[in-house]
Amino acid sequence: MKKIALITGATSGIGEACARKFAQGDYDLIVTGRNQPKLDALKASLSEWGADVLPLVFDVRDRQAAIEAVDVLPDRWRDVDVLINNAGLALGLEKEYEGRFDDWETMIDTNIKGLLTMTRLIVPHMVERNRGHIINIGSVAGDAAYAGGNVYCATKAAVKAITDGLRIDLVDTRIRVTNLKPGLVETNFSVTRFHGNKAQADNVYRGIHPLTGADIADTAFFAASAPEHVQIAEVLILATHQANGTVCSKDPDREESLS
Ligand code: NDP
Ligand code: 8X3
Repeated sequence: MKKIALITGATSGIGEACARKFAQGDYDLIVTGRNQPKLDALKASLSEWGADVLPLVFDVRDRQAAIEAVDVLPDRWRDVDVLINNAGLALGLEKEYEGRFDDWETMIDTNIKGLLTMTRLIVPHMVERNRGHIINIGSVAGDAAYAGGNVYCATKAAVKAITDGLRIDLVDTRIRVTNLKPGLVETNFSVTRFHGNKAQADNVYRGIHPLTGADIADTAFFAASAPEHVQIAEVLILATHQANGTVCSKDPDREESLS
């Protein structure tokens, strides 16, 4: 029987790359997201690696929908080996005293409460089997606030505390808990942050040779594939020309030099 990975926010970026990596790595997959056609297309493309794929359509902010989706999981899909809590977003870069209330709520409800909901629903089954791995997608943004990052950074600092707390709660089990903290990854992330402004989003990654979703997926798979006695507790993954959440070296001629 193949192992099962459940990935939230699998319709784009890091989540989609994780789906591809784990499918190639001989996992069957539960892929969740809000966009049914994208999940269906992902399922079709993952069949190339022989992965059995179950798409689940729900918004992680909708706790009742998440409960119902997990409640009706067919028996064959109940034993999740790897939970990747990836669904998340940043909205805006306004100063805290000028921020939009709606944006704050969306980030907190998705990045913190959505992640907690999925953890609460899936981890009890892991505890019953004394087996499993939770990989939370945190961020370098959780290490220290940057200008305009205020609430987003706070949500990723919360992911760190929640991940560390879960690791403590599971210390007498064989279940492993990982916080993956990427730096600049070129995905749809900045397009979402800037409310669809693609030019503004592209500018974030210009001259830095950013990470890709596949780079993060490789690390997630590495953590999941480590020998059972090895727990990769936390990984900070930065682009070579990024030193931390605020210090980057940008050179317009660089893109080609590193590719
Ligand atoms: P993308 O925007 O490409 O992907 C985000 C994914 O999360 C999408 O599939 C999106 O679905 C999903 N999602 C967002 N909100 C919800 C929701 N309420 N319910 C279900 N799914 C939702 O960005 P990334 O791949 O970059 O982001 C993935 C994670 O990585 C996030 O947690 C982000 O904070 C984190 N991260 C990203 C970094 C980066 O530089 N890109 C760096 C560090 C961390 P939909 O298409 O429906 O919106
Ligand atoms: C995403 C990385 O630096 O844009 O968490 O916040 S950053």
